[in-house]
Amino acid sequence: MKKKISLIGAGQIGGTLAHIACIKELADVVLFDVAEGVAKGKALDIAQSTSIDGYNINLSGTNNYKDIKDSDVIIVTAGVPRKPGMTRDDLLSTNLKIIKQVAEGIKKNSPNAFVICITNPLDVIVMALQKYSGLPTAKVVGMAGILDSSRFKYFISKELNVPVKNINALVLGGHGDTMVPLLNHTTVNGKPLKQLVAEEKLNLIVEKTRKGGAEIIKFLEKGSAFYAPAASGIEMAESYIRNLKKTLPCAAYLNGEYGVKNLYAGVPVIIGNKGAEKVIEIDLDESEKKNFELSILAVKNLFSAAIKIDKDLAN
Ligand code: A3D
Repeated sequence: MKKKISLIGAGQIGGTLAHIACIKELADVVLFDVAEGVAKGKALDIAQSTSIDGYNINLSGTNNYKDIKDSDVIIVTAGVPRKPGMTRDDLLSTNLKIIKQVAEGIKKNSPNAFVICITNPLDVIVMALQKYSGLPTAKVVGMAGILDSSRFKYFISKELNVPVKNINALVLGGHGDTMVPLLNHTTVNGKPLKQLVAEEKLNLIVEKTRKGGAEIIKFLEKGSAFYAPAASGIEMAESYIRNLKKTLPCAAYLNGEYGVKNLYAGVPVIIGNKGAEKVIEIDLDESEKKNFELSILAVKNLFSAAIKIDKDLAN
């Protein structure tokens, strides 16, 4: 049986997700957007590339939630992106309202799907999506850690002139300025990163990783990053659909792991055909632990702000 991916939001990331899903022949794709023409136009454009590339994928565009019925995976990018000078947190009230509508559409039409949220501010929006939809926490996750880790690896590879594939690195915590690149768990060709790069340079790489999204927004002037975010979302979708059981850094629901309860934050998670199957706890050293706690505090504070905006979230 062919799988089905529905993409809620057919903007920059949504369109790119559809294209990569098609190239990987991952599933049939439904693009949903309130701007119906955008969803229909992008679906048609990508569909017209399938005969050139020989992909056996059906694509359609819609603004009717009934069309996402029985999706295996739903990836949510509905919302507004940052403009130059904005933080992710500035998007909270606008995107919270949008996510409430999206959650209702998912709950009503495809409650068994594995849902990946990309809309910012990520950790709070994914938590809101889970609460509003009432889907099991294992079936609702957020994409951020794969992207942040990929940016971190890219900057290390440029500094040391080594292929990104030879770098093993993780970024945990919330997807914001307090994200935590794990310096003591990073290796290059098996060697600890700290033995290869001086502390001052390392601090710059951490800062560049944290500001990786903002740097792109400044260049683009309109909109934010979309190629790498889409590639990251697809890696999660593929691990679920093909039951690859990859351990991926994702925003997952924490129920005591890492000493955190009832909150979403970036941690390594096994993604298989049951969804977020297991949170992997790695030993953090003192400084990593301190930074992780700071990051968790930032997520908690923003979630409190979200509750003030919509009291329903408190339940
Ligand atoms: P954009 O190209 O503006 O696409 C968003 C789409 O959402 C637009 O086509 C809108 O029409 C659509 N939309 C708005 N309201 C609704 C609604 N109620 N229902 C359905 N669709 C709606 O943005 P984008 O694709 O560049 O970014 C999408 C989101 O991802 C933004 O919130 C970004 O901040 C976020 N983002 C997250 C990351 C992470 O790593 C977590 C990275 C990059 C962007």
